[in-house]
Amino acid sequence: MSLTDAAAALRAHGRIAVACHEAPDGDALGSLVGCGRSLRAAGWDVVLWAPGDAPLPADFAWLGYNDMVRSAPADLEQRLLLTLDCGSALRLGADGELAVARAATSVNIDHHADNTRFADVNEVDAGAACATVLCLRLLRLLEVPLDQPAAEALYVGIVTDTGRFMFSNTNAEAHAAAADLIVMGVEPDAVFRHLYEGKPAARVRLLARALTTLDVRANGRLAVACITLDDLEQTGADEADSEGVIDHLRAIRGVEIAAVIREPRAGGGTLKKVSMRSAQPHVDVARIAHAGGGGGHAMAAGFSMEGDFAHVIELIETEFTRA
Ligand SMILES: [Mn+2]
Repeated sequence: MSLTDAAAALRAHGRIAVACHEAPDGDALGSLVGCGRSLRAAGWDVVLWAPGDAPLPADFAWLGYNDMVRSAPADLEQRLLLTLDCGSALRLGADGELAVARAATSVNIDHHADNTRFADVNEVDAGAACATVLCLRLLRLLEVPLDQPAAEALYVGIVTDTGRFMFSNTNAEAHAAAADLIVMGVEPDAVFRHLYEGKPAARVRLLARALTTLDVRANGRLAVACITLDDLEQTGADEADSEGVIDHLRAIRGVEIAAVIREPRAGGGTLKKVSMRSAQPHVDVARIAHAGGGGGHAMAAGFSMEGDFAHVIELIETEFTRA
C-alpha cells in the first residue's frame, strides 16, 4: 500500500520539500499549499517549491505565494521531496530529474494515469478526482489536522479539477471530501467568488478574440480556437487568461474534442501550446497528446510543438480521426 509507504517515509524525514508541477493549476497549487502548510504546522521543516520562472497565476494568489521558492532548494540532499499532481520528473522543470536524484528520498503522489512513477515511493491513483483528495487521504493517515486555509486550498483543487463538480472525474470521494472540508471551515461561496468572479476585463476581451477564430472540423466533432501573441498584446491579457476559452468550445453540440492552441510568450511566436478537453467519455485526448509528445488525462491533456497553427490543427485532426 503506497500511501502507507508515503506516510512512513514522511514520518522518517523531518525535513521535506513539497513541490507541484510547473505552470501550476488550481489542483497543483491547492495541493502544495494545503498539504505543505499542514505538514509545516504539524512540525515538519517544509520548503514549498513551485518550479518555474513564469509568474504564478494571479487567480490563486489569495491562497498565499509569499513563502514559496521557485527553484529546487539548495539543501535538497537533506530533504524528502514530496511531489504532488506531478505526472513526471520533467514536470518539475528542466532540472526535475536532477532534483529527484538529489533528494534524500522522494514521494510522488498523483492522479495522472500516465504518471511515470519516477520517485522512490509512488502513490498514483488515476481514479482519484484530483491530487488534493489524495493529499487529504495522506494527511488523515498521518493524523495531521487541517486549518481553515489549508482546507480551502484542498477544496480549490477539487472544484477546479472537477470543473465545479461536473466533469466525468467527479465522484463520491470528491463530494465527500468537499463536505469534510466544508466542516473544517471552507465557505463554498467565498471560494467561488475568489475563483470565478472578479475577472479582469482583459480576460473577457481575450475570450472574445479567441472565439472569433472558432474552427469546427471533423464533421462537427472537433472544435479549435487559436490565441496568438498579438492577441495577448492587444488585449493586455496574461497567458493564464486563456484558461476558460476551452470550456466554451467543449460546450458546442456534437463536439467530442475541444482544443485551444496558443503561443506562449517564451516561445518566440513559433512554439504552440495545445490544451485539449474531451467532451465524451469514450474520446481519449491523452492519446492525441502522446502523439504530439505531451501527456495528461483521458479527459484533459496537452502538448507543445513548433510550427504554424494550421500544421498543429492538422496533427490534432489526423490523430483524432485515425482512431
Ligand atoms: Mn490535478
